[in-house]
Amino acid sequence: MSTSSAEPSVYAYIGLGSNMGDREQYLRRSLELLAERPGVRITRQSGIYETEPVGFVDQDPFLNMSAEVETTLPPEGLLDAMLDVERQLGRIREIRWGPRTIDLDLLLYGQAERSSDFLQLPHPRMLERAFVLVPLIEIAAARDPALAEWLHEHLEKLDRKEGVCLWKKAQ
Ligand code: PH2
Ligand code: MG
Ligand code: MG
Repeated sequence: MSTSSAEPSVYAYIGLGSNMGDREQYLRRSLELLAERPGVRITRQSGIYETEPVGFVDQDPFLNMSAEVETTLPPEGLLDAMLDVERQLGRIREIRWGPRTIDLDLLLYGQAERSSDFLQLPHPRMLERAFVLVPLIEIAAARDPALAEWLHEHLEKLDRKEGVCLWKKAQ
């Protein structure tokens, strides 16, 4: 626990994805590294789902999951910490939507809304992607049933479900 009880904290949701190397290890290690940052505590993790690549389709299948974070960092600070972790794990940005060792996307930060070049909240494409919604609903349901219900309505509207298939149950 590295959040101080004196500072107000917010619950944020992160989408994680990997389709290179030891995919599960990249997911797990990224959460360990994020939890080492001051002001960040991982409070819930979804199961891990195997999913077909979306966007740039000629690449290996992904493992995707979602995590809930309790944080005293502002949204931009949390995103900075996430980008640092991506770099620590050797992420190189080559093809947009292409193969990656680890991708950490900030999906929701409390009720915050942002629309800068650096950060958009809620994440602009989260409602269109089953690989984001399925793991997110799994963990959001426990904290905020109304949020989970809203996410579920969007999931049901999607034609493509991206072959999202539970690969490992939440621990
Ligand atoms: N991430 C992308 C592009 N396509 N497809 C799947 N299945 N999972 C991802 O995490 C993913 C993707 C860009 O971030
Ligand atoms: Mg992404
Ligand atoms: Mg990303």
